[in-house]
Amino acid sequence: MASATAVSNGPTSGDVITEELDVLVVGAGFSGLYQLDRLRQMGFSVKAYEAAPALGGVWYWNCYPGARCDTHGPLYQFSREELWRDWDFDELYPSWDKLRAYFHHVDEKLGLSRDIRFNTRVTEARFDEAQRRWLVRTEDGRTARARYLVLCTGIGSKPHLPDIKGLGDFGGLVYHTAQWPQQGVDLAGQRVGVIGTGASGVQVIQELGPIVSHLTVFQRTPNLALPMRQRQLDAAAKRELKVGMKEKYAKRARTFGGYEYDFFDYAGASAEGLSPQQVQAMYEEYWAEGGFVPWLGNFAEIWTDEGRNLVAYEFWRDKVRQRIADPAVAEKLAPTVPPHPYGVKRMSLEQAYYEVFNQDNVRLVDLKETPIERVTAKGVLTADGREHELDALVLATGFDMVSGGLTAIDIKGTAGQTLREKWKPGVSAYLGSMTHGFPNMLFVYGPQAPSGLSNGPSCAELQGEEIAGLLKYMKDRGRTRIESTDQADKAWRERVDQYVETTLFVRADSWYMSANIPGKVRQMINYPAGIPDYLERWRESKAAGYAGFSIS
Ligand code: N01
Repeated sequence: MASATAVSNGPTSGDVITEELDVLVVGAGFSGLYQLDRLRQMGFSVKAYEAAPALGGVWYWNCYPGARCDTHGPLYQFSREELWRDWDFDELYPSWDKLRAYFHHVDEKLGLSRDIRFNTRVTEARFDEAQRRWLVRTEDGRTARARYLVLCTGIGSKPHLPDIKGLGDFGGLVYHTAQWPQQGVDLAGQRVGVIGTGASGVQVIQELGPIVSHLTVFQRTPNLALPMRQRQLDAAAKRELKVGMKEKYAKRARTFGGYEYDFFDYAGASAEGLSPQQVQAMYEEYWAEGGFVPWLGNFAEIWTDEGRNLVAYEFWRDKVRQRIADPAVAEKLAPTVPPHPYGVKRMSLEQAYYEVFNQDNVRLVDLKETPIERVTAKGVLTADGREHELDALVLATGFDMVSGGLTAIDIKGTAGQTLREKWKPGVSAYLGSMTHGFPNMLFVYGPQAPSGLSNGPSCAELQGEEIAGLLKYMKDRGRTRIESTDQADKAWRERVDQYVETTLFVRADSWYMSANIPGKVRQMINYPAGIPDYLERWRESKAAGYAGFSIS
Protein backbone atom coordinates (compact mmCIF):
# COMPACT_ATOMS: atom_id res chain seq x y z
CA MET A 1 0.00 0.00 0.00
CA ALA A 2 1.22 3.47 -0.80
CA SER A 3 0.78 4.72 2.76
CA ALA A 4 3.27 2.11 4.04
CA THR A 5 6.06 3.83 2.11
CA ALA A 6 4.65 7.28 2.66
CA VAL A 7 6.82 10.31 2.12
CA SER A 8 6.33 13.29 4.40
CA ASN A 9 5.46 15.97 1.83
CA GLY A 10 4.86 18.51 4.59
CA PRO A 11 5.40 22.25 4.15
CA THR A 12 8.99 23.37 3.63
CA SER A 13 10.56 26.34 5.39
CA GLY A 14 9.97 28.37 2.21
CA ASP A 15 6.22 27.79 2.27
CA VAL A 16 4.07 30.62 3.49
CA ILE A 17 0.55 29.25 3.69
CA THR A 18 -1.67 31.92 2.18
CA GLU A 19 -4.94 30.07 2.43
CA GLU A 20 -6.47 27.16 4.42
CA LEU A 21 -9.45 25.54 2.73
CA ASP A 22 -11.71 22.53 2.85
CA VAL A 23 -11.58 22.23 -0.91
CA LEU A 24 -9.36 23.75 -3.55
CA VAL A 25 -10.82 23.46 -7.05
CA VAL A 26 -8.50 23.87 -10.03
CA GLY A 27 -10.16 25.41 -13.08
CA ALA A 28 -13.11 27.71 -13.68
CA GLY A 29 -14.78 26.11 -16.69
CA PHE A 30 -18.08 24.23 -16.47
CA SER A 31 -16.77 21.52 -14.10
CA GLY A 32 -14.89 23.83 -11.78
CA LEU A 33 -17.75 26.29 -11.51
CA TYR A 34 -20.22 23.53 -10.78
CA GLN A 35 -18.00 22.24 -7.98
CA LEU A 36 -17.46 25.69 -6.55
CA ASP A 37 -21.17 26.43 -6.48
CA ARG A 38 -22.31 23.05 -5.08
CA LEU A 39 -19.58 22.79 -2.45
CA ARG A 40 -20.24 26.32 -1.25
CA GLN A 41 -23.92 25.41 -0.88
CA MET A 42 -22.90 22.37 1.15
CA GLY A 43 -21.01 24.55 3.60
CA PHE A 44 -17.42 23.82 2.56
CA SER A 45 -14.84 26.57 2.52
CA VAL A 46 -13.81 26.41 -1.13
CA LYS A 47 -11.91 28.47 -3.68
CA ALA A 48 -11.23 27.88 -7.36
CA TYR A 49 -7.81 28.67 -8.79
CA GLU A 50 -7.87 29.60 -12.46
CA ALA A 51 -4.88 30.31 -14.72
CA ALA A 52 -6.88 32.66 -16.96
CA PRO A 53 -8.03 36.14 -15.99
CA ALA A 54 -11.68 35.16 -16.59
CA LEU A 55 -14.21 32.34 -16.36
CA GLY A 56 -14.95 29.87 -19.12
CA GLY A 57 -12.07 27.40 -19.35
CA VAL A 58 -11.59 26.46 -23.02
CA TRP A 59 -13.79 29.37 -24.02
CA TYR A 60 -11.27 31.76 -22.61
CA TRP A 61 -8.29 30.28 -24.47
CA ASN A 62 -9.92 29.22 -27.74
CA CYS A 63 -10.71 32.54 -29.39
CA TYR A 64 -9.33 31.68 -32.83
CA PRO A 65 -11.36 32.83 -35.84
CA GLY A 66 -14.52 30.76 -36.14
CA ALA A 67 -14.24 29.10 -32.71
CA ARG A 68 -17.69 27.97 -31.70
CA CYS A 69 -19.41 25.23 -29.83
CA ASP A 70 -20.32 21.91 -31.47
CA THR A 71 -23.24 21.37 -29.10
CA HIS A 72 -26.47 23.28 -29.67
CA GLY A 73 -26.64 26.18 -27.21
CA PRO A 74 -29.78 25.18 -25.28
CA LEU A 75 -28.05 22.04 -24.01
CA TYR A 76 -24.65 23.65 -23.61
CA GLN A 77 -25.54 25.32 -20.33
CA PHE A 78 -26.01 24.59 -16.68
CA SER A 79 -29.37 22.96 -16.00
CA ARG A 80 -30.46 25.23 -13.13
CA GLU A 81 -33.63 26.95 -14.14
CA GLU A 82 -32.65 30.35 -12.73
CA LEU A 83 -29.66 30.23 -15.09
CA TRP A 84 -31.37 29.17 -18.34
CA ARG A 85 -34.75 30.84 -17.80
CA ASP A 86 -33.56 34.30 -18.85
CA TRP A 87 -30.63 33.37 -21.03
CA ASP A 88 -30.70 32.94 -24.82
CA PHE A 89 -28.06 32.53 -27.46
CA ASP A 90 -28.72 34.29 -30.76
CA GLU A 91 -27.45 31.36 -32.80
CA LEU A 92 -28.11 27.65 -32.39
CA TYR A 93 -24.37 26.96 -32.07
CA PRO A 94 -22.86 29.83 -30.08
CA SER A 95 -19.49 31.39 -30.81
CA TRP A 96 -16.68 31.71 -28.25
CA ASP A 97 -17.49 35.35 -27.42
CA LYS A 98 -21.16 34.53 -26.77
CA LEU A 99 -20.08 31.67 -24.53
CA ARG A 100 -17.96 34.11 -22.57
CA ALA A 101 -21.02 36.32 -22.23
CA TYR A 102 -22.92 33.28 -20.92
CA PHE A 103 -20.28 32.69 -18.23
CA HIS A 104 -20.56 36.34 -17.28
CA HIS A 105 -24.32 35.86 -16.90
CA VAL A 106 -23.76 32.80 -14.67
CA ASP A 107 -21.30 34.76 -12.59
CA GLU A 108 -23.75 37.61 -12.13
CA LYS A 109 -26.42 35.19 -10.95
CA LEU A 110 -24.27 33.07 -8.64
CA GLY A 111 -21.50 35.44 -7.60
CA LEU A 112 -18.81 32.90 -8.33
CA SER A 113 -15.94 35.29 -9.01
CA ARG A 114 -15.63 36.28 -5.37
CA ASP A 115 -14.34 32.78 -4.67
CA ILE A 116 -12.09 32.46 -7.69
CA ARG A 117 -8.41 33.38 -7.72
CA PHE A 118 -7.81 34.41 -11.32
CA ASN A 119 -4.40 34.55 -13.01
CA THR A 120 -3.40 31.76 -10.66
CA ARG A 121 -1.80 28.75 -12.29
CA VAL A 122 -1.37 25.72 -10.06
CA THR A 123 2.03 24.21 -10.74
CA GLU A 124 2.55 21.77 -7.91
CA ALA A 125 0.61 19.77 -5.32
CA ARG A 126 1.89 17.55 -2.50
CA PHE A 127 -0.17 15.35 -0.20
CA ASP A 128 0.88 15.88 3.39
CA GLU A 129 -0.03 12.55 4.99
CA ALA A 130 0.46 13.74 8.56
CA GLN A 131 -2.08 16.53 8.08
CA ARG A 132 -4.19 14.68 5.53
CA ARG A 133 -4.15 17.79 3.43
CA TRP A 134 -2.87 18.94 0.08
CA LEU A 135 -0.25 21.64 -0.20
CA VAL A 136 -0.87 23.45 -3.43
CA ARG A 137 1.73 25.75 -4.94
CA THR A 138 1.10 28.29 -7.67
CA GLU A 139 3.26 29.82 -10.36
CA ASP A 140 3.47 33.11 -8.48
CA GLY A 141 4.99 31.42 -5.41
CA ARG A 142 1.97 31.10 -3.11
CA THR A 143 1.07 27.97 -1.15
CA ALA A 144 -2.44 27.00 -0.11
CA ARG A 145 -3.48 24.08 2.05
CA ALA A 146 -6.70 22.15 1.47
CA ARG A 147 -8.26 18.96 2.75
CA TYR A 148 -9.41 18.07 -0.77
CA LEU A 149 -8.05 18.87 -4.17
CA VAL A 150 -10.63 18.75 -6.96
CA LEU A 151 -9.09 19.02 -10.40
CA CYS A 152 -11.33 20.42 -13.10
CA THR A 153 -8.71 21.08 -15.75
CA GLY A 154 -10.94 20.05 -18.67
CA ILE A 155 -10.19 17.75 -21.57
CA GLY A 156 -8.40 20.25 -23.78
CA SER A 157 -6.22 22.43 -21.59
CA LYS A 158 -2.76 21.30 -22.64
CA PRO A 159 -2.11 22.32 -26.26
CA HIS A 160 -0.11 19.88 -28.38
CA LEU A 161 2.76 21.58 -30.20
CA PRO A 162 3.97 19.07 -32.78
CA ASP A 163 7.63 18.26 -33.03
CA ILE A 164 8.12 19.54 -36.59
CA LYS A 165 11.68 20.19 -37.69
CA GLY A 166 12.56 23.85 -38.13
CA LEU A 167 9.41 25.28 -36.53
CA GLY A 168 11.58 27.82 -34.72
CA ASP A 169 13.15 28.96 -38.02
CA PHE A 170 9.91 30.27 -39.50
CA GLY A 171 10.13 33.97 -40.30
CA GLY A 172 6.39 34.58 -40.00
CA LEU A 173 4.12 34.22 -36.98
CA VAL A 174 3.03 30.86 -35.58
CA TYR A 175 -0.22 30.48 -33.64
CA HIS A 176 -1.66 27.45 -31.91
CA THR A 177 -5.47 27.65 -32.02
CA ALA A 178 -5.70 27.31 -28.24
CA GLN A 179 -3.10 30.00 -27.60
CA TRP A 180 -4.64 32.59 -29.88
CA PRO A 181 -3.86 36.20 -28.98
CA GLN A 182 -6.75 37.63 -26.98
CA GLN A 183 -6.68 40.85 -28.99
CA GLY A 184 -7.15 38.84 -32.22
CA VAL A 185 -4.94 38.66 -35.29
CA ASP A 186 -5.70 40.23 -38.63
CA LEU A 187 -4.85 37.59 -41.23
CA ALA A 188 -6.87 39.18 -44.06
CA GLY A 189 -4.89 39.27 -47.29
CA GLN A 190 -2.07 37.10 -45.95
CA ARG A 191 -0.69 33.75 -47.05
CA VAL A 192 -1.66 31.39 -44.26
CA GLY A 193 -0.95 27.70 -43.64
CA VAL A 194 -3.03 25.53 -41.32
CA ILE A 195 -1.66 22.24 -39.99
CA GLY A 196 -4.39 19.97 -38.67
CA THR A 197 -7.98 19.30 -39.68
CA GLY A 198 -9.68 18.34 -36.40
CA ALA A 199 -12.57 20.33 -34.90
CA SER A 200 -10.37 23.42 -34.47
CA GLY A 201 -8.85 23.07 -37.95
CA VAL A 202 -12.24 22.80 -39.67
CA GLN A 203 -13.49 25.95 -37.96
CA VAL A 204 -10.43 28.05 -38.59
CA ILE A 205 -10.12 26.86 -42.22
CA GLN A 206 -13.70 27.70 -43.16
CA GLU A 207 -13.33 31.10 -41.53
CA LEU A 208 -9.95 32.04 -43.02
CA GLY A 209 -10.52 30.66 -46.56
CA PRO A 210 -12.68 33.60 -47.67
CA ILE A 211 -10.45 36.36 -46.22
CA VAL A 212 -6.83 35.38 -46.74
CA SER A 213 -4.94 35.82 -50.01
CA HIS A 214 -3.87 32.19 -49.97
CA LEU A 215 -4.63 29.28 -47.67
CA THR A 216 -2.63 26.06 -47.58
CA VAL A 217 -4.26 23.26 -45.62
CA PHE A 218 -1.92 20.51 -44.43
CA GLN A 219 -4.11 17.45 -43.88
CA ARG A 220 -2.90 14.21 -42.35
CA THR A 221 -6.29 12.54 -41.90
CA PRO A 222 -9.53 13.73 -43.50
CA ASN A 223 -12.16 14.92 -41.06
CA LEU A 224 -15.54 13.22 -41.43
CA ALA A 225 -17.29 16.49 -40.62
CA LEU A 226 -21.06 16.74 -40.34
CA PRO A 227 -23.31 19.66 -41.33
CA MET A 228 -23.81 22.02 -38.41
CA ARG A 229 -27.08 23.50 -39.70
CA GLN A 230 -26.37 26.71 -37.89
CA ARG A 231 -29.28 29.09 -37.66
CA GLN A 232 -30.04 32.50 -36.22
CA LEU A 233 -32.65 32.41 -33.47
CA ASP A 234 -35.42 34.98 -33.41
CA ALA A 235 -37.70 35.51 -30.41
CA ALA A 236 -40.12 32.78 -31.50
CA ALA A 237 -37.31 30.26 -32.05
CA LYS A 238 -35.87 31.06 -28.63
CA ARG A 239 -39.25 30.50 -27.01
CA GLU A 240 -39.69 27.26 -28.91
CA LEU A 241 -36.30 25.96 -27.77
CA LYS A 242 -37.25 26.51 -24.14
CA VAL A 243 -40.32 24.28 -24.38
CA GLY A 244 -39.79 21.14 -22.31
CA MET A 245 -36.40 22.38 -21.14
CA LYS A 246 -36.62 20.74 -17.72
CA GLU A 247 -37.40 17.36 -19.27
CA LYS A 248 -34.57 17.78 -21.77
CA TYR A 249 -32.09 18.47 -18.97
CA ALA A 250 -33.42 15.56 -16.95
CA LYS A 251 -33.05 13.27 -19.92
CA ARG A 252 -29.29 13.92 -20.20
CA ALA A 253 -28.69 11.36 -17.44
CA ARG A 254 -30.45 8.72 -19.53
CA THR A 255 -28.69 9.15 -22.86
CA PHE A 256 -25.31 7.90 -23.97
CA GLY A 257 -23.73 11.33 -24.55
CA GLY A 258 -25.76 13.51 -22.19
CA TYR A 259 -27.86 15.05 -24.95
CA GLU A 260 -31.63 15.15 -25.12
CA TYR A 261 -31.61 12.43 -27.76
CA ASP A 262 -30.06 9.01 -28.00
CA PHE A 263 -29.31 6.30 -30.51
CA PHE A 264 -32.67 4.78 -29.85
CA ASP A 265 -34.71 7.92 -30.28
CA TYR A 266 -33.89 8.59 -33.87
CA ALA A 267 -32.92 5.27 -35.32
CA GLY A 268 -34.23 2.58 -33.08
CA ALA A 269 -31.32 0.89 -31.34
CA SER A 270 -30.75 -1.45 -34.25
CA ALA A 271 -30.95 -1.45 -38.03
CA GLU A 272 -31.94 -5.11 -37.80
CA GLY A 273 -34.97 -5.82 -39.96
CA LEU A 274 -34.82 -2.51 -41.85
CA SER A 275 -34.43 -2.57 -45.60
CA PRO A 276 -31.50 -0.67 -47.17
CA GLN A 277 -34.05 1.85 -48.47
CA GLN A 278 -35.42 2.42 -44.97
CA VAL A 279 -31.91 2.94 -43.65
CA GLN A 280 -31.17 5.45 -46.41
CA ALA A 281 -34.42 7.29 -45.69
CA MET A 282 -33.46 7.56 -42.03
CA TYR A 283 -30.01 8.78 -42.94
CA GLU A 284 -31.56 11.49 -45.11
CA GLU A 285 -33.58 12.58 -42.10
CA TYR A 286 -30.54 12.75 -39.83
CA TRP A 287 -28.61 14.63 -42.47
CA ALA A 288 -31.34 17.24 -42.70
CA GLU A 289 -31.31 17.56 -38.90
CA GLY A 290 -27.50 17.91 -38.81
CA GLY A 291 -25.40 18.49 -35.72
CA PHE A 292 -24.35 15.29 -33.98
CA VAL A 293 -27.61 13.53 -34.89
CA PRO A 294 -26.02 11.54 -37.79
CA TRP A 295 -23.51 10.37 -35.19
CA LEU A 296 -25.05 10.01 -31.72
CA GLY A 297 -28.57 9.59 -33.11
CA ASN A 298 -27.44 6.83 -35.46
CA PHE A 299 -27.77 3.09 -34.86
CA ALA A 300 -25.71 2.21 -31.79
CA GLU A 301 -24.27 -0.71 -33.73
CA ILE A 302 -22.33 1.53 -36.11
CA TRP A 303 -19.67 1.44 -33.38
CA THR A 304 -19.44 -2.33 -33.41
CA ASP A 305 -20.62 -3.63 -36.78
CA GLU A 306 -18.22 -3.05 -39.65
CA GLY A 307 -20.83 -3.57 -42.36
CA ARG A 308 -23.32 -1.11 -40.88
CA ASN A 309 -20.49 1.31 -40.22
CA LEU A 310 -19.52 1.22 -43.88
CA VAL A 311 -23.08 2.07 -44.92
CA ALA A 312 -22.95 5.14 -42.66
CA TYR A 313 -19.55 6.12 -44.07
CA GLU A 314 -20.67 5.77 -47.67
CA PHE A 315 -23.74 7.90 -47.03
CA TRP A 316 -21.53 10.61 -45.52
CA ARG A 317 -18.94 10.35 -48.31
CA ASP A 318 -21.48 10.65 -51.12
CA LYS A 319 -23.15 13.65 -49.51
CA VAL A 320 -19.87 15.47 -49.03
CA ARG A 321 -18.47 14.71 -52.46
CA GLN A 322 -21.42 16.46 -54.09
CA ARG A 323 -20.05 19.69 -52.65
CA ILE A 324 -16.49 19.45 -53.93
CA ALA A 325 -15.82 20.52 -57.52
CA ASP A 326 -12.47 18.82 -58.21
CA PRO A 327 -12.72 15.00 -58.07
CA ALA A 328 -9.06 14.70 -57.02
CA VAL A 329 -9.66 17.03 -54.06
CA ALA A 330 -12.91 15.19 -53.27
CA GLU A 331 -10.99 11.92 -53.10
CA LYS A 332 -8.65 13.44 -50.50
CA LEU A 333 -11.37 15.01 -48.37
CA ALA A 334 -13.88 12.16 -48.60
CA PRO A 335 -11.98 9.10 -49.84
CA THR A 336 -13.63 6.15 -51.56
CA VAL A 337 -12.20 3.84 -48.90
CA PRO A 338 -12.80 5.08 -45.33
CA PRO A 339 -9.63 6.37 -43.62
CA HIS A 340 -11.03 4.79 -40.43
CA PRO A 341 -14.49 3.63 -39.36
CA TYR A 342 -17.20 6.28 -39.27
CA GLY A 343 -17.76 8.00 -35.94
CA VAL A 344 -14.85 6.54 -33.98
CA LYS A 345 -12.87 9.76 -34.08
CA ARG A 346 -14.60 12.77 -32.50
CA MET A 347 -16.89 14.10 -35.23
CA SER A 348 -16.78 17.80 -36.05
CA LEU A 349 -19.43 20.15 -37.31
CA GLU A 350 -18.87 22.35 -40.34
CA GLN A 351 -20.69 25.15 -42.08
CA ALA A 352 -18.82 25.80 -45.35
CA TYR A 353 -15.73 23.65 -44.88
CA TYR A 354 -15.99 21.67 -48.10
CA GLU A 355 -16.89 24.66 -50.28
CA VAL A 356 -13.71 26.42 -49.15
CA PHE A 357 -11.71 23.88 -51.14
CA ASN A 358 -13.48 25.01 -54.32
CA GLN A 359 -11.86 28.45 -54.00
CA ASP A 360 -8.88 29.22 -56.24
CA ASN A 361 -6.88 30.58 -53.30
CA VAL A 362 -7.06 27.35 -51.28
CA ARG A 363 -4.72 24.39 -51.69
CA LEU A 364 -4.99 21.04 -49.93
CA VAL A 365 -1.72 19.27 -49.16
CA ASP A 366 -2.04 15.58 -48.33
CA LEU A 367 0.60 14.86 -45.69
CA LYS A 368 0.22 11.11 -46.14
CA GLU A 369 1.43 11.57 -49.72
CA THR A 370 3.89 14.42 -49.17
CA PRO A 371 4.87 14.67 -45.49
CA ILE A 372 6.36 17.84 -44.05
CA GLU A 373 10.16 17.74 -44.33
CA ARG A 374 10.70 20.86 -42.29
CA VAL A 375 9.55 24.38 -41.67
CA THR A 376 11.84 26.94 -43.29
CA ALA A 377 12.22 30.68 -42.84
CA LYS A 378 9.77 31.19 -45.69
CA GLY A 379 7.21 28.47 -45.12
CA VAL A 380 6.73 24.70 -45.13
CA LEU A 381 8.84 22.33 -47.21
CA THR A 382 7.12 19.07 -48.13
CA ALA A 383 8.66 15.79 -49.28
CA ASP A 384 7.96 16.56 -52.96
CA GLY A 385 10.50 19.39 -52.70
CA ARG A 386 7.84 22.10 -52.76
CA GLU A 387 8.24 25.05 -50.42
CA HIS A 388 4.82 26.44 -49.48
CA GLU A 389 5.51 30.11 -48.81
CA LEU A 390 3.56 31.58 -45.92
CA ASP A 391 3.20 34.73 -43.84
CA ALA A 392 1.59 32.93 -40.91
CA LEU A 393 1.27 29.35 -39.75
CA VAL A 394 -1.68 28.10 -37.68
CA LEU A 395 -1.20 24.96 -35.62
CA ALA A 396 -4.58 23.31 -35.23
CA THR A 397 -2.81 20.28 -33.84
CA GLY A 398 -4.96 19.67 -30.81
CA PHE A 399 -4.15 18.81 -27.23
CA ASP A 400 -2.74 16.22 -24.91
CA MET A 401 -6.37 15.35 -24.43
CA VAL A 402 -8.18 14.55 -21.21
CA SER A 403 -5.25 13.52 -18.99
CA GLY A 404 -2.84 16.25 -20.18
CA GLY A 405 -4.28 19.00 -17.98
CA LEU A 406 -3.74 16.81 -14.90
CA THR A 407 -0.28 15.49 -15.69
CA ALA A 408 0.87 19.02 -16.58
CA ILE A 409 0.75 19.77 -12.84
CA ASP A 410 3.55 18.36 -10.72
CA ILE A 411 1.38 16.31 -8.34
CA LYS A 412 2.97 14.03 -5.78
CA GLY A 413 0.97 11.53 -3.76
CA THR A 414 1.82 9.23 -0.88
CA ALA A 415 4.43 7.01 -2.56
CA GLY A 416 6.67 9.84 -3.68
CA GLN A 417 5.59 9.21 -7.25
CA THR A 418 4.16 11.97 -9.41
CA LEU A 419 0.86 11.51 -11.21
CA ARG A 420 2.76 11.80 -14.48
CA GLU A 421 5.01 8.91 -13.47
CA LYS A 422 2.14 6.84 -12.19
CA TRP A 423 0.21 7.19 -15.44
CA LYS A 424 3.19 6.68 -17.76
CA PRO A 425 2.16 3.05 -18.37
CA GLY A 426 -1.43 4.23 -18.86
CA VAL A 427 -4.22 5.84 -16.88
CA SER A 428 -6.18 3.94 -14.27
CA ALA A 429 -8.77 5.96 -12.40
CA TYR A 430 -11.61 4.44 -10.43
CA LEU A 431 -14.97 5.79 -11.63
CA GLY A 432 -12.91 8.21 -13.67
CA SER A 433 -12.61 10.27 -10.50
CA MET A 434 -9.70 9.12 -8.33
CA THR A 435 -6.45 7.21 -8.55
CA HIS A 436 -4.74 5.16 -5.85
CA GLY A 437 -1.78 6.81 -4.12
CA PHE A 438 -3.36 10.28 -4.38
CA PRO A 439 -5.77 10.47 -1.43
CA ASN A 440 -8.30 13.29 -1.19
CA MET A 441 -7.68 14.20 -4.84
CA LEU A 442 -10.62 13.96 -7.21
CA PHE A 443 -11.12 14.95 -10.80
CA VAL A 444 -14.20 15.80 -12.83
CA TYR A 445 -14.55 15.53 -16.63
CA GLY A 446 -11.19 13.80 -16.80
CA PRO A 447 -9.80 10.40 -17.77
CA GLN A 448 -12.03 7.31 -17.79
CA ALA A 449 -15.21 9.29 -17.14
CA PRO A 450 -17.71 10.00 -19.98
CA SER A 451 -15.86 13.31 -20.62
CA GLY A 452 -14.85 13.47 -24.30
CA LEU A 453 -17.66 11.15 -25.31
CA SER A 454 -20.27 13.38 -23.76
CA ASN A 455 -21.68 16.88 -23.75
CA GLY A 456 -19.28 18.77 -21.44
CA PRO A 457 -21.82 20.53 -19.20
CA SER A 458 -23.77 17.27 -18.76
CA CYS A 459 -20.69 15.43 -17.56
CA ALA A 460 -19.62 18.38 -15.40
CA GLU A 461 -22.98 18.27 -13.61
CA LEU A 462 -23.70 14.54 -13.49
CA GLN A 463 -20.24 13.37 -12.49
CA GLY A 464 -19.80 16.60 -10.54
CA GLU A 465 -22.85 15.79 -8.43
CA GLU A 466 -21.35 12.41 -7.52
CA ILE A 467 -18.09 14.06 -6.45
CA ALA A 468 -19.87 16.73 -4.41
CA GLY A 469 -22.05 14.01 -2.85
CA LEU A 470 -18.98 12.00 -1.91
CA LEU A 471 -17.37 14.98 -0.20
CA LYS A 472 -20.61 15.67 1.66
CA TYR A 473 -20.66 12.03 2.80
CA MET A 474 -17.13 12.46 4.18
CA LYS A 475 -18.02 15.71 5.93
CA ASP A 476 -21.22 14.37 7.50
CA ARG A 477 -19.37 11.41 9.00
CA GLY A 478 -16.34 13.35 10.14
CA ARG A 479 -14.05 11.39 7.81
CA THR A 480 -10.90 13.08 6.56
CA ARG A 481 -9.18 10.70 4.15
CA ILE A 482 -10.41 8.90 1.06
CA GLU A 483 -8.48 6.98 -1.55
CA SER A 484 -9.50 4.62 -4.32
CA THR A 485 -8.04 1.16 -3.89
CA ASP A 486 -5.41 -0.09 -6.30
CA GLN A 487 -7.68 -3.01 -7.07
CA ALA A 488 -10.63 -0.74 -7.91
CA ASP A 489 -8.46 1.38 -10.25
CA LYS A 490 -7.21 -1.69 -12.08
CA ALA A 491 -10.68 -3.19 -12.39
CA TRP A 492 -11.96 0.12 -13.79
CA ARG A 493 -9.22 0.23 -16.38
CA GLU A 494 -9.95 -3.35 -17.32
CA ARG A 495 -13.63 -2.54 -17.71
CA VAL A 496 -12.81 0.36 -20.05
CA ASP A 497 -10.25 -1.66 -22.04
CA GLN A 498 -12.46 -4.70 -22.39
CA TYR A 499 -15.46 -2.67 -23.44
CA VAL A 500 -13.57 -0.76 -26.09
CA GLU A 501 -12.11 -3.94 -27.55
CA THR A 502 -15.63 -4.88 -28.61
CA THR A 503 -15.93 -1.67 -30.64
CA LEU A 504 -14.40 -0.12 -33.76
CA PHE A 505 -12.85 2.70 -31.68
CA VAL A 506 -9.66 0.66 -31.54
CA ARG A 507 -9.35 0.95 -35.31
CA ALA A 508 -8.53 4.68 -35.43
CA ASP A 509 -5.53 6.69 -34.29
CA SER A 510 -7.68 9.14 -32.39
CA TRP A 511 -7.29 11.18 -29.24
CA TYR A 512 -10.08 8.98 -27.83
CA MET A 513 -7.48 6.21 -27.97
CA SER A 514 -4.69 8.58 -26.76
CA ALA A 515 -3.04 7.95 -30.12
CA ASN A 516 -2.53 11.62 -31.02
CA ILE A 517 0.42 12.23 -28.70
CA PRO A 518 3.71 10.51 -29.50
CA GLY A 519 4.76 8.25 -26.61
CA LYS A 520 1.37 8.21 -24.87
CA VAL A 521 0.12 4.69 -24.10
CA ARG A 522 -2.63 3.67 -26.47
CA GLN A 523 -5.82 3.26 -24.44
CA MET A 524 -9.38 4.53 -24.47
CA ILE A 525 -9.18 7.69 -22.37
CA ASN A 526 -12.94 8.19 -21.85
CA TYR A 527 -15.51 5.91 -20.25
CA PRO A 528 -16.96 4.39 -23.41
CA ALA A 529 -20.18 2.74 -22.18
CA GLY A 530 -22.19 5.96 -21.92
CA ILE A 531 -23.55 8.13 -19.13
CA PRO A 532 -26.38 5.86 -17.85
CA ASP A 533 -23.97 2.94 -17.45
CA TYR A 534 -21.43 5.22 -15.80
CA LEU A 535 -23.96 6.56 -13.28
CA GLU A 536 -25.07 3.02 -12.55
CA ARG A 537 -21.50 2.19 -11.50
CA TRP A 538 -21.60 5.11 -9.05
CA ARG A 539 -24.94 3.85 -7.69
CA GLU A 540 -23.45 0.39 -7.16
CA SER A 541 -20.48 1.82 -5.28
CA LYS A 542 -22.69 4.00 -3.06
CA ALA A 543 -25.12 1.17 -2.31
CA ALA A 544 -22.16 -0.76 -0.91
CA GLY A 545 -20.99 2.17 1.26
CA TYR A 546 -18.71 3.62 -1.43
CA ALA A 547 -17.13 0.33 -2.43
CA GLY A 548 -13.78 0.73 -4.17
CA PHE A 549 -12.71 3.57 -1.87
CA SER A 550 -10.94 3.26 1.44
CA ILE A 551 -12.29 5.87 3.81
CA SER A 552 -11.01 6.78 7.25
O1 N01 B 1 -7.54 18.64 -32.16
P1 N01 B 1 -7.56 17.21 -32.87
P2 N01 B 1 -8.65 19.79 -32.20
N1 N01 B 1 1.52 16.87 -38.34
O2 N01 B 1 -6.61 16.37 -32.10
C1 N01 B 1 -3.33 16.97 -36.84
C2 N01 B 1 -12.58 19.67 -28.77
N2 N01 B 1 -12.89 20.86 -29.58
O3 N01 B 1 -8.09 20.97 -31.48
O4 N01 B 1 -5.99 13.29 -37.39
C3 N01 B 1 0.39 17.04 -39.04
O5 N01 B 1 -8.93 16.72 -33.06
C4 N01 B 1 -4.20 15.78 -36.60
O6 N01 B 1 -4.02 14.81 -37.62
P3 N01 B 1 -4.48 13.26 -37.35
C5 N01 B 1 -13.20 18.46 -29.44
O7 N01 B 1 -13.50 17.50 -28.48
C6 N01 B 1 -14.17 21.23 -29.69
O8 N01 B 1 -9.14 20.03 -33.56
O9 N01 B 1 -3.96 12.91 -35.99
N3 N01 B 1 -0.81 17.04 -38.53
C7 N01 B 1 -5.58 16.42 -36.60
O10 N01 B 1 -6.04 16.63 -37.91
C8 N01 B 1 -12.09 18.02 -30.33
O11 N01 B 1 -12.19 16.70 -30.77
C9 N01 B 1 -14.50 22.28 -30.45
O12 N01 B 1 -3.86 12.52 -38.44
C10 N01 B 1 -0.91 16.87 -37.19
C11 N01 B 1 -5.30 17.77 -35.94
O13 N01 B 1 -3.92 18.02 -36.09
C12 N01 B 1 -10.91 18.27 -29.44
O14 N01 B 1 -11.20 19.46 -28.75
C13 N01 B 1 -13.56 23.01 -31.13
C14 N01 B 1 0.23 16.71 -36.38
C15 N01 B 1 -5.62 17.76 -34.47
O15 N01 B 1 -6.97 17.52 -34.30
C16 N01 B 1 -9.60 18.45 -30.19
O16 N01 B 1 -9.81 19.19 -31.37
C17 N01 B 1 -12.25 22.62 -31.01
C18 N01 B 1 1.48 16.71 -37.01
N4 N01 B 1 2.61 16.53 -36.32
C19 N01 B 1 -11.93 21.56 -30.23
N5 N01 B 1 -0.18 16.57 -35.11
C20 N01 B 1 -15.91 22.62 -30.59
O17 N01 B 1 -16.76 22.30 -29.79
C21 N01 B 1 -1.52 16.65 -35.13
N6 N01 B 1 -1.96 16.83 -36.39
C22 N01 B 1 -16.25 23.31 -31.76
